[in-house]
Amino acid sequence: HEERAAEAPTAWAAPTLSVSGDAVVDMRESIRAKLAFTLGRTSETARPRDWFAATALALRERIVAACMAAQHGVPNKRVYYLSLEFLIGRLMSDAMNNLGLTETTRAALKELGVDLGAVEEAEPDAALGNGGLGRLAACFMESMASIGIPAMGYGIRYDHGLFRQSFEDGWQREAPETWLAEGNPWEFARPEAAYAIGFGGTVTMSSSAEGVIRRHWQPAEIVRAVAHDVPVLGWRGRHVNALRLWKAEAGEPIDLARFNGGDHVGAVAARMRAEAISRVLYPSDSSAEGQELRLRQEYFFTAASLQDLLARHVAERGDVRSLPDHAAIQLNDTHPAIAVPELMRLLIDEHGLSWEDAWHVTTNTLHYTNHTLLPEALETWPVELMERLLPRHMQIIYLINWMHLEEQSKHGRQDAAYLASISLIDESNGRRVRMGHLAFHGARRVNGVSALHTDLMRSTVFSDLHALDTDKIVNKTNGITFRRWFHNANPGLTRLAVETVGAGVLDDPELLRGLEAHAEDPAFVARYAAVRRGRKEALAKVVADRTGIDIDPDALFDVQVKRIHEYKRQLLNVVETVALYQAIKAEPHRDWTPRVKIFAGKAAPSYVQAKLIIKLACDIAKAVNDDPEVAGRLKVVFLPNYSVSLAEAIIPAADLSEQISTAGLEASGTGNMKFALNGALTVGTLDGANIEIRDHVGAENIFIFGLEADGVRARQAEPDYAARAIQASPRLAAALDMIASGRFSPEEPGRFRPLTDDLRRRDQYLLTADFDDYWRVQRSIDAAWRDPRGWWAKAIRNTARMAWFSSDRAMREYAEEIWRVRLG
Ligand code: GL9
Repeated sequence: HEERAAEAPTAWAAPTLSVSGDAVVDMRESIRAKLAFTLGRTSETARPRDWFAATALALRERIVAACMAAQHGVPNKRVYYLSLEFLIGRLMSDAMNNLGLTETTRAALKELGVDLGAVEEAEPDAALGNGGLGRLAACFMESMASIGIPAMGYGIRYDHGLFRQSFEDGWQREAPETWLAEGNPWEFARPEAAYAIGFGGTVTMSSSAEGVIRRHWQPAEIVRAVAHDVPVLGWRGRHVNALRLWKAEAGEPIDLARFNGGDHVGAVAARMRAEAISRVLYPSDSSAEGQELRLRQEYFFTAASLQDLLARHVAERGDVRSLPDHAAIQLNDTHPAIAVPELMRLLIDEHGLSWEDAWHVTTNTLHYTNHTLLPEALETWPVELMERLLPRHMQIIYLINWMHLEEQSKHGRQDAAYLASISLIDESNGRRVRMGHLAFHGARRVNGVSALHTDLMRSTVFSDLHALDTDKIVNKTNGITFRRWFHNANPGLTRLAVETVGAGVLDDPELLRGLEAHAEDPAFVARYAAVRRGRKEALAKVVADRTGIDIDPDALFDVQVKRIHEYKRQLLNVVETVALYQAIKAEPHRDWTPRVKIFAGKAAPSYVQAKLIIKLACDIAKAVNDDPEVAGRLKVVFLPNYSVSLAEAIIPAADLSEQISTAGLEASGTGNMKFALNGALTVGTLDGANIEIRDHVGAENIFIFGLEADGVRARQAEPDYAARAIQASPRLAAALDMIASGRFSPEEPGRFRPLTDDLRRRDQYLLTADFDDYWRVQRSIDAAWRDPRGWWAKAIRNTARMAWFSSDRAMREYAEEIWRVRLG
């Protein structure tokens, strides 16, 4: 590994890159061969997409070689990360950089007359996730491979990832995403790794001669789960793990009897029903879906993953009883919570363990991460649906629950309200299985994703369960992989860091600290600012290409990019934009700080209010951008089709990062970390990981405003709080009046009344309560921007102090405190 390690940093270590000629020739010939013999293309007819596939195949070969070189036999313990979402984005620059082959590949392609940048742009994003939760899983996979945790990710190979978003007259339109249309050069299909997954049917009982009672589930329907592996390569190619994604196939491809009987469509109905499971990612953001297909997806991938890992364990160790010693399973949110009864079922019904032994194995192997406390996001499934789809699992859940409640009764805790609060079945609204409670009870450790969120888990949703075992809930603040969000997304800043503090920073982000000494050094500041300037010019080009709007790279780029959700309060930013617009028009000759407000993000297709907020932002953008009176001071942009690759272009170009959720509602946030690392200053509430970001970068280098979580709860209890706040703030009242008057929607004056009426009547997310303080802090940001030396010193201190937010740190904490697994 030493040789590879020495080669790897070339991408950043030196401004003049020394690339070995042999390696370039090898790579060039390898790409040429893939193009000709695997893809059947000539270089004359090859499109960028073909060059991408050829280059990816050439790189994949080297990943496999690294993998084989890194084989150290059977690891003592593996981590299994079960997640319904992996928002991995593009893989090519990740692969090239982690192999240290970026410059080699660039040179090889150049000899073939092809530009690497164009090839990179031809790679479709693997958008197998909605937002932060899925992106976190992708960062964790990369970090585990980088720090040497033997791990496997398990998920679904969706044919269609998150929908493509476009705007039609400012309204969001959704179109299917088709990342697999031309195949996926990164994956290995493993038709031999396939499992039968049952649904429905009945459960029968038998008893042996010794009187042992056994249950037998006879499913009515069998679906096959077929493995497809994507290699996950760590930094410097030291370790390679796999992401195993399951594709759903029919047990029988066709019902020949029906076909021969003339029912040609009916003959493939079962196949369609089976394949629907891995057809499309649900586009729900922080809200439970509640549909049968969703439950089928959850059970499908969980059951396949558990069968797969048990088979591996038995092959390697012989006995399922030692599973906790050799496997740690992490449930990413409650989506795989059915793992609790499924593992019990496999251990008892298939492997013959006693209930007690099976419960011991289960509760020492499973761990659960909670990602949100929003009530609408906590999954519950109707008992009736579960009994129909998973009858054996429902029996097991009843028995787990009975023992759980009995245990408390024995200790004298018999009051009905208490037992109802800890029960796995919610009886308040029909009978429903609480998946959060199920995951909690079946797990050895349960974690939140920021300090505040973990505290709120203990004091609110899980307080009674927490009291039963106060060691169970632990905090694991989220992190991001610096390879993607710093090295690859911002090579200029990375090169500057390497030249300033040494190449060691590529391996140890704590060395970024060394930048602090340069925060006020004019030569360094000039270089840091030049990198930002370059990225702002590049983003301005993207904005012009995609929206036709010209933005000035000299202006403050004020960015809010994330899923559109009321609790994230894009509307607060939009209303402040209107207030600023009014203020500029009232005093056009004042020395306003030029700003570009940049938004991007998708709304769940059924989320009416969120889509109306997008439309409002777009309508305001049109009015503001067309108004000569504010030209040069204010522009508003809504970039369509936000994605991982668009984030990689936006984040390094941001001056200001908007993290303005209602305190207590954003579990962590991870975009906040990406911006701060790249030197954007944060304007934010004391919510989620913003609190820890403030603690690290220093209160003088972040702009904090608004109510804190306990203040939010207190305010929500006050009668008419919204109406009173609006009455007390003429500026807010005027902005809301302008929106409500139809000024931005003259063709339909009442269009935005649902938004303004809701703010006046209810305002669940306390936009009105925080508005004045938000306005105040934004004007202090204007003033800070007019002092460039002060601004850049703050920005540099942000970059210098963000090392702790590396997902390598997060993964080391999980490894030590949750999984008890050694790093390879
Ligand atoms: C989320 C939280 O809302 C975020 O605050 C958190 O950073 C991430 C990762 O822990 O998880 N939970 C959740 O359901 N989503 C999150 O982003 N939603 C999506 O992923 C769309």
